[in-house]
Amino acid sequence: MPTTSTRPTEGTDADVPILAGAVSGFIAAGLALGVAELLAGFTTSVPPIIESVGDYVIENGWQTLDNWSRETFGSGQKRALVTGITVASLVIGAITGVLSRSRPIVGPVVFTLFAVVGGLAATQDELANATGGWIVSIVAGLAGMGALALMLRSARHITPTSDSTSRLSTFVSERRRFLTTSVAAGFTGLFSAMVGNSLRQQRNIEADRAELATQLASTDAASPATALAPSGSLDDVPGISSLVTSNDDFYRIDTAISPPLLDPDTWTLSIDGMVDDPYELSFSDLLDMDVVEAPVTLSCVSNEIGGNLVGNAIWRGVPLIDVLERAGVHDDATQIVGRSADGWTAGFPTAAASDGRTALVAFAMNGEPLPLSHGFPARLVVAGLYGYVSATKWLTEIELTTWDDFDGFWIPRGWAKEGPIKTQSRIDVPRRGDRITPGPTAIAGVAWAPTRSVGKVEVRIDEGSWIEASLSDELSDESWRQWFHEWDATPGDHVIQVRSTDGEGETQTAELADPRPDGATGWHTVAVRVED
Ligand SMILES: Nc1nc2c(c(=O)[nH]1)N[C@H]1C(S)=C(S)[C@@H](COP(=O)(O)O)O[C@H]1N2
Ligand SMILES: [Mo]
Repeated sequence: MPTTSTRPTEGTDADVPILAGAVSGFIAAGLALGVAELLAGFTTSVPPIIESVGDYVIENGWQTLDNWSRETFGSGQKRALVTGITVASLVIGAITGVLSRSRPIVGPVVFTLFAVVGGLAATQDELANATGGWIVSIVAGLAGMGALALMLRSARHITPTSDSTSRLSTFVSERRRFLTTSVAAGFTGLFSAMVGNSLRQQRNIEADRAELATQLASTDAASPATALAPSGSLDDVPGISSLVTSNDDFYRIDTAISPPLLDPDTWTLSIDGMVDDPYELSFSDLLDMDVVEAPVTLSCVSNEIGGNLVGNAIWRGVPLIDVLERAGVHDDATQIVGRSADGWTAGFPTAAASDGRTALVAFAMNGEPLPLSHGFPARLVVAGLYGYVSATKWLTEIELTTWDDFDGFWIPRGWAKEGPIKTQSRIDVPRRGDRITPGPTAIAGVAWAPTRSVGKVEVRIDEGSWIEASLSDELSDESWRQWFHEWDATPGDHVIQVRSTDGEGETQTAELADPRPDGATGWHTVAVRVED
């Protein structure tokens, strides 16, 4: 750095202005807490230091404070205590920073104490792993100590000692240095705390999910669909998509950077807009309603021909119509809008809730509580509509409005307002580039036309005549079907194509269309080479 030459002779921490000292200590303490939170976020056995300290305060004798705070803060007691301890730590940090200017030993002493208090608190916490607690506390204490030393050092020259221009420029660059160091340390602390916190919250929600899973398993609401799934499938064909897509394999599409973390105990769903009696449902209210289960194929409008943004799951939930009827929907309400905890929206015609198709406020997928990434604790599933107009995940509000009064998230972004799923078929095997030897070869895949059912799937080789493929059982007219054709492969280059015809006799069009604005069309085509 060229500024070295203009930097004044080494100062000491005693030259640090009092405010800069306080800021340094404040940020260093924040960084220590943030690091502790981050490290605790990565393990199940180490709660964040502050919580251990809080638990210690609550449990061990500090009865006066405990009783006082219990009365003052009620059930928010622990949160208030955690906030209090955080604020106290930051204030102690600031004082430490100020004192460190004249007595350099204060910083190390205070941060060592910080580590000791954290470690001891973890030792007292029956749920915590003591060794882990000590390691986290010590690392956090060291981080705070180091950050304080660094920031004080960077603040040594921020007071101009003479008014010469070189002094002034030094002053400016030194101030910048202090600023940069503080901001960097501050953000590291904040970011660590946020990441740690969200990791922990995610674990809490996963714990809620696990609890719900046992509950679902025991209530075992009539689940004929689950029992139906494996029989009559073509799951044995190597490489074919399974008749029911597992939760892990189910495609995920959303605008969320990370899934909203919703606690089912506090989650509510409000039904409002053009209704007689707007109301709110809690999660347990929802579970108490009449529950149904149905296999429904969901597809993303962005799915390319042959793409894998489509899946078939068995959804369990409460019929949307039941949820709506309790509110009394106005006759002139023509659109149902689902709103997600993260603000995302999708809207579809009110008729879809009552025309006989499956339309659910769903809370389980293939017998499990919805995975976080698929909308836990509840989402909409409407058969026959692309996800972008219907399948709101992390559902928190259902609003009744008119068709013209509201556009869902993707509509102003160039996608069609109506989103019926188009009839499609896909070749799963063979894949482009697969090594194929002459002789009997499985050509297989899936076809879907939800709500219209799949009537027929045909395959052709090298633009020959169409051959009807054999089909798996039909789980429902809203579910995809697997198809299979045994091909006697001959050496050379070949082109395989598939098309399906829905239950109403309509064959999918060959005409190629892009996904935008209302879904891709065309026949999936795979080129293969057969060689000895
Ligand atoms: N909250 C929310 N819900 C959403 C979306 C979203 O971005 N946010 N995307 C939708 C789209 S475009 C699709 S295709 C489906 C996908 O559902 P999945 O991720 O469970 O497969 O969710 C829909 N629900
Ligand atoms: Mo989508």
